[in-house]
Amino acid sequence: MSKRDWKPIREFEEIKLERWSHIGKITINRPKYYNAFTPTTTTEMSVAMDILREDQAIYTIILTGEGDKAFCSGGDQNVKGRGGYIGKDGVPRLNVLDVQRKIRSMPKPVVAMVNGYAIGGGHVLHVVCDLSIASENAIFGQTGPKVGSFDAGLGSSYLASIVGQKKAREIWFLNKQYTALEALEMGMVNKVVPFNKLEDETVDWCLTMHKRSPMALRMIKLGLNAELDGQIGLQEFAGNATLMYYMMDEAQEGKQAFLEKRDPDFHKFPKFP
Ligand code: 2NE
Repeated sequence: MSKRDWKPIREFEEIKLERWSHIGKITINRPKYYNAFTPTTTTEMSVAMDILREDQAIYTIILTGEGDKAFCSGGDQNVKGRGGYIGKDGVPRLNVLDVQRKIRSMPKPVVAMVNGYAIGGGHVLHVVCDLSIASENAIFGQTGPKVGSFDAGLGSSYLASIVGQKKAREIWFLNKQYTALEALEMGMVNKVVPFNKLEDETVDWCLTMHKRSPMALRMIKLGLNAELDGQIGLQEFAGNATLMYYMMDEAQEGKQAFLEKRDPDFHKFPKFP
């Protein structure tokens, strides 16, 4: 039971999207299935991420699961078919990858509030979040090779950058389950707290980040991503450098000169060493 008066932003079928004090919260709302996701869940999560990205009054984002059993248990095995997870339109999809990308390129911090099992594709979701706060009952692991699946993308490579190559191979090859404390030892989560303190702690971390410079946090996130994301990481980082350049008089001068049909005078601006 939350102590905070989270206000709904929009109604969805399989997720909740709420806000409180400049925090946007996405809750996977399928507790009967341990918050396993269907194509509907992941489509809704993508829409929610877009809403929170665009909303200037949202400074940080929490991703969690409903209840005290599971953060997310990965793809819903009831709808797994040939070619992917089958949506209501009968089309197979793996659109959780879109959600992973939206978390990674979100220019605001995304915090996983891990309230129970983070398993399979659900484990990958917490891995791609910027920070993970876990309750003591949280359990972590990958099951892909046991259930006929794998995530050889961020779910493996980014995981390896966090826990190291040997541990990542152990997690994926053996499909063991790990306690919250083991996850903490591996550097896979930032903090472990009792279940009844989970939201307080996560909100606390968010409110601390709200006191920091949003542009500084944004550039640090993108820089940390760029190191691992090759040309796409560079593209994202460069896009943000362009944003900052557009805020400078030097960039305004170029546009103004074009509109006034004169040569730009770029040399009136400082050239810092
Ligand atoms: C999560 C886990 C370990 C929990 O075990 P336990 O024993 O505590 O609970 P139980 O009874 O297994 O699960 C409780 C209820 O949740 C449903 C179960 O069917 C069960 O329902 P009822 O029998 O009570 O009706 N449930 C749990 N996980 C579900 C799921 N993924 N899909 C549908 N229903 C689910 C244990 O439940 C478990 O191992 N779950 C399966 C985890 C899994 O293998 N997930 C898919 C991995 S692949 C993936 O996610 C993926 C990927 O690899 C690549 C790309 C995209 C996705």
